[in-house]
Amino acid sequence: MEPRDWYNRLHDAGEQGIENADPALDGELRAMRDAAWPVRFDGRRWSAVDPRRRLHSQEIENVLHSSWLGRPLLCLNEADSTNRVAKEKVRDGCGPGTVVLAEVQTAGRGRLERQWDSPAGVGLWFSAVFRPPSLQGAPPYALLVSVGICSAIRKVPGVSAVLKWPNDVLIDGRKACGVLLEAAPDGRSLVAGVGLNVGQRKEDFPEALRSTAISLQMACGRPVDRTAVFDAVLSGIEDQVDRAMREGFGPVMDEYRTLCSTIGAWVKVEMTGRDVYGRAAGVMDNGALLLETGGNEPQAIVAGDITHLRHQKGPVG
Ligand code: BT5
Repeated sequence: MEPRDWYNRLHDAGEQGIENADPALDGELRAMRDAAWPVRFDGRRWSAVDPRRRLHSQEIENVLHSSWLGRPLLCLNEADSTNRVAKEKVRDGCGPGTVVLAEVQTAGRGRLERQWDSPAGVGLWFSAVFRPPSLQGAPPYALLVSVGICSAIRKVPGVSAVLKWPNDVLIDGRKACGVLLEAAPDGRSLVAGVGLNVGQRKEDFPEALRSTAISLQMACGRPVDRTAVFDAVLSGIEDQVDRAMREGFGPVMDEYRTLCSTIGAWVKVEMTGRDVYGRAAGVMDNGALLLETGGNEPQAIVAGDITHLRHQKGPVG
């Protein structure tokens, strides 16, 4: 039977689930759980779980593989913005590795105070506290977090995620995840806020986002377990931070460049007051985008919003 058939069978079996699965079936169900199907084993029986049911801190802690990220984990029913709560926790003395996760955000934010749609039951809205050795080298942290997320979700079958500069995760050209990096009030910590769409159907997004946003469920055409994805994403981010601490940002940025769909694309960069068109030639180790605009030297863009263009446009060539 296919995973989908097993899932339907578990679903139909309700709370009874499947007891005493033979080793072959047990192996198949474990593989499904590893691929983030919403299935659980309680030591005796396998059952399907509702992918929209509330996230539980104990359940998450039972499966968490990370060694320092998400320790401690603060799992809230509701927050205005997990970035705001995390910054407050830093002010109250919480250490690096602390993660604040909320089932729903009432005032989720993107960059430049834009809104982030964060309803209950369908997403992972969380903020992680980091304390880099120095804030001087901090800018690539948002890129590092996006590499960790992108590589983690690419392991879910059917999810062909890529990065869009600076730190969006796209699937099929649509945004699945955004990262908001902010300095914390202690002057030495960073708060990285992550919004990852997991369980939305197209009609769950507000009208304005329907053609630009996507969820993991939409990408792979089946329910996805938020707890499993959260575990994978935290480990993915932790791996990248550990690697950067051991080897510097170089190797992480090499991985960034292999995942980044912006490199080689024709783009429009929205700068304050004017738009610049060009071809994205690369991303530097400090996170800046190199843009060929027709002049002699490529221009290094440190921050900005970009649009991938289908065709060359503007002043180049
Ligand atoms: C981002 O900003 O992409 C960063 C988003 C960070 C959200 C997390 S959630 C946890 C933490 N707490 C917070 O308050 N924030 C962080 P930006 O690049 O500015 O993109 C914002 C734009 O993305 C909006 O203007 C919308 O067009 C679009 N958008 C809003 N909600 C979306 C969603 N759920 N999925 C896809 N696109 C969305």
